[in-house]
Amino acid sequence: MTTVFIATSNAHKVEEIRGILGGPDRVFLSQGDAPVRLEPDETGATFRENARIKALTWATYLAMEVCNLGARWVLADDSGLEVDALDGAPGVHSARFAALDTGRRGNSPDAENNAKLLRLMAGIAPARRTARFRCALALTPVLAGADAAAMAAATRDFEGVCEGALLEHPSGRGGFGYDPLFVPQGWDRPFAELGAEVKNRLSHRARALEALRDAWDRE
Ligand code: ITT
Repeated sequence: MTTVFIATSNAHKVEEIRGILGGPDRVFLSQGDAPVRLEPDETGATFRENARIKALTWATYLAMEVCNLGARWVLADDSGLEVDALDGAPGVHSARFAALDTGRRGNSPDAENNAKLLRLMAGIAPARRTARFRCALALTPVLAGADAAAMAAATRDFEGVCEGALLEHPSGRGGFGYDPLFVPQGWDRPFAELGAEVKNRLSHRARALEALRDAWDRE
């Protein structure tokens, strides 16, 4: 039995990761199982850097004997949307896209992020509404008593991309974030309408987790 601590404050990510990676020999813990709230500063310029910041913050905490919850691995996800017509924005700022204008701290509500995106995309023709979701995963072993440098050296990175295009109006109630606007390539409806089963086969997160699972299977 392997225990994996999912280092995210986003309950939707936890649900998707459990759904995709779950199996009889894996137990998942997440922030609600820990007695503290850690809020890593996502100061990285890339998804990969931010995923590593989150994974290492939690792995360093769990590596202390009194804090360990039986977790062997920490898994962190940093992800977001890259829109071609906006030169790759919102990118690493996806969760706080609306707040960039107001200076407010923390993530913005999904509806505000979506409204800002639609405003910036107003008048852009369907053929130029291409975008992609990107997911970077950092997998860090919890090494008892080790420092952050040792665990950084042992961290593995995985990435997944899902190409698609943006609608002109939100549609659907499933998923989270930009799902009501994002239509994956080869489909004619957004993730929010396609449902969890389809999303968990096609998504950026599914692809990154597939790469992780392949690496585990090869061990
Ligand atoms: P943690 O940092 O605690 O993991 P977070 O939600 O702040 O949670 P990120 O910093 O990685 O996570 O930001 C991810 C944002 O990108 C998320 O809030 C959505 O706006 C968007 N996003 C990522 N994956 C998505 C998905 O599968 N569907 C829709 N939007 C997604």
